[in-house]
Amino acid sequence: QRYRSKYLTYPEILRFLQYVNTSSNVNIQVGSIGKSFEGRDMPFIKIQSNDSWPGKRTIFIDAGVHSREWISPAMAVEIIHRLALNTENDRAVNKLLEMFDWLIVPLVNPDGYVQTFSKGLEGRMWRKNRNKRYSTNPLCYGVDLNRNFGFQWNNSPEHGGSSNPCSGTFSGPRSFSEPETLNMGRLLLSNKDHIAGYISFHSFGQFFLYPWGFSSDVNIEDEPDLHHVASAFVDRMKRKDYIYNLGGSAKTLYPAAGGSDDYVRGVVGVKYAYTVELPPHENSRYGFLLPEKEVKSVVSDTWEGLKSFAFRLQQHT
Ligand code: 0X9
Ligand code: ZN
Repeated sequence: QRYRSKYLTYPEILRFLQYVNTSSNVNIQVGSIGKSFEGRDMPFIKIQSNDSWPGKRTIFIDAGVHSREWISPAMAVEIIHRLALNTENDRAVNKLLEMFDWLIVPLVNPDGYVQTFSKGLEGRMWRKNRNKRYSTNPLCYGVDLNRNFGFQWNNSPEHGGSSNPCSGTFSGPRSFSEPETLNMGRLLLSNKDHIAGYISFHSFGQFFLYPWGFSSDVNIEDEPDLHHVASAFVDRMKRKDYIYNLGGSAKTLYPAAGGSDDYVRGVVGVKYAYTVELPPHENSRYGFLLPEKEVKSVVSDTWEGLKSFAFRLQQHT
């Protein structure tokens, strides 16, 4: 309970995962997918029904790619709590675990996240990782991890990344230059044959986005299918008074190459790959600074949308 209504620190997230590991009635595997630039573990959790089997289809979820988007790891914590502990006695949970294994990386950018809990200019609003190799100026540390994945990296006239280390969207010297993206890429590839759906949680704006992000000139195959599965979430959220914008990433938001969603679709080969921009709404004055008192309602409302998404995905894969 205490884990779900506030923004957790990095150590609190690790403690939460250990707690889940020892208290869950279902099959749990907790571990690290590797180390961040500063040497922190990047935790993962796999949640499976007790009668699961190797190679069962998986929903892969990640969060916390951009460190200032605090509602994103909070959403991952909610999902883990719901699936592994089910303290609300949600009758859908058994079905969700029957349908899919769930592989969740709740904090892709632990170094940046720790940074956002520090004071000063480069504190709360830090977005990138904390790589110090590309600049000696602390204001210019870090690579935008969502510009660093290896698909169409830096490869369009409007790729939405920067080659300037001081930029918030610095894409790095080459794709997968960063330990965090490399660890994610490896994990994704090693699960490639059974990932049925992928969602990367970000904030803010209330967008449900599918590829391609790298260019607005390239249409995606199967767009109607991607749209249809996502609309299960969007329609459900509308009934809860959250208006989401659904569409191709580059056209609906802006072009940006090197994102995790494009990599999952383009290289890992997962058809249903998405990025979700959680609340607040794009017109909200809060932006990334969603007040802590909103956390509980936002994540539990969004859980309803995620359930609808999973059931719809099951019908279409
Ligand atoms: O710019 C981003 O990386 C994401 N928006 S955010 O405000 N959270 O930074 C959108 C990424 C969408 N996906 C791709 N462009 N591939
Ligand atoms: Zn983001």
